Amino acid sequence: MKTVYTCFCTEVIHEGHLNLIRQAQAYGKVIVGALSDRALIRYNRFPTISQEERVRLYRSLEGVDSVVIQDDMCYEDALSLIRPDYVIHGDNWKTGPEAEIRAQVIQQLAATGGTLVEVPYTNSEQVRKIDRQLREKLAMPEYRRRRLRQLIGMCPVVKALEAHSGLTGLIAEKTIVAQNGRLDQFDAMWVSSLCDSTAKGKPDIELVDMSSRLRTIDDIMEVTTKPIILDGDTGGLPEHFVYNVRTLERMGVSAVIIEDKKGLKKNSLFGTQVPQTQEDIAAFSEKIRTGKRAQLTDDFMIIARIESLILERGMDDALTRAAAFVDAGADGIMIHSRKEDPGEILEFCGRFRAADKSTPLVVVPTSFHAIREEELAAHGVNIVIYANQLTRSAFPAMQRTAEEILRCHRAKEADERLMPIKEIITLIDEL
Ligand code: SPV
Ligand code: MG
Repeated sequence: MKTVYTCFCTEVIHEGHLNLIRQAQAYGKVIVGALSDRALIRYNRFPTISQEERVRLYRSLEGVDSVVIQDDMCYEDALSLIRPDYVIHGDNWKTGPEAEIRAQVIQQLAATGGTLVEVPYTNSEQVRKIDRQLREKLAMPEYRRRRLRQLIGMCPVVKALEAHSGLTGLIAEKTIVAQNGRLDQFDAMWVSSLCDSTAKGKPDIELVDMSSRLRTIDDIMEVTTKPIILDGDTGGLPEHFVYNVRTLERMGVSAVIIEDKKGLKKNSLFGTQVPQTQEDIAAFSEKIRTGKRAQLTDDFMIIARIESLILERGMDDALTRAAAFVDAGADGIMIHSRKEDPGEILEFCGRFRAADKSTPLVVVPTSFHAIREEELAAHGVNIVIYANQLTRSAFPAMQRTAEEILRCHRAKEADERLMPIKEIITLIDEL
């Protein structure tokens, strides 16, 4: 008997899936690939039920002969192993990022004598509603909040992109790159104090108050589902920090990172060019302890950011602080540097990991931007934050457009390199 292979990434079965199975049965014995958790998160289908539950769900469907785990969005390994006579898929993958995967499937089937069968995608009101519901579930605070810890457990490295508005949030949420038969995307968002302040035309000195920062977070949350890491600056007074921890937790923010500075905070990339004072270890440890006591869920993370390398206080000081802050209850350590050479970051990670195998490590490779994520991960880094690149790309582009309109006394010249309105509105979801 011939075999037919199809791959599912859903956790709710709707008429579209049932139709696909019915059609597949006409070709032979139906094998369903259940996309693994690891593979699902590379395609923004973050699971809210376990891999085992999904397998059980698919197995229970009439017409399904067997279920296997497919551990990659790319079908290569699954097809090599199963060597099906047919692969069946909805025709919706002909365009968009999945087209790359489709092309790879066609190529592989050609080599093994298999055939691709494509059925019209079921685009009914019910299917659209289920898709929307699945997405909305992920936007709920309880799901979003815990997603960062889940990702740290699942990914070799969690990649966060800066967001400071609904629009930049959408870019972090939706940007997908297909490359070598694989899809990639960001895992989380970083609400940077620098970019949030810059978007408001203000300096990064804790001038933009928490109410305004929360408003930015809410704008982002309204249109996205990915977890949010807040740049909490110094965390402010401990007496205020406890209230903010509660608020962030309730909203569904996954983590706040607070830095060990006191007095007037300036941006770290100024380093020692401006006066900045590091908080002493005992006082900062107490702030962490106070924050952890206020926290109500096990999901939320308070991450301590160490500024010793920024302020040239030395590696030993950075390591002493890291150990003390973990002792005080910090759920992670962020180590920052403004050197182009990643040497001091890698030395810190190596020495920190020698003593502490499990506390998550966070880095922000703005100055040391040449190092790749996998090398950082090999040194024990868990979260890489791209902290300001969206703002730094948008600002000069907007400035250039403004200058061009002034120079030409019309918009035609600038318009030629602008995104068409039609395209920009496709970014925005309509209910
Ligand atoms: C931010 O993005 O606001 C940060 C990172 O705190 S840095 O600008 O490098 O200090
Ligand atoms: Mg900041």
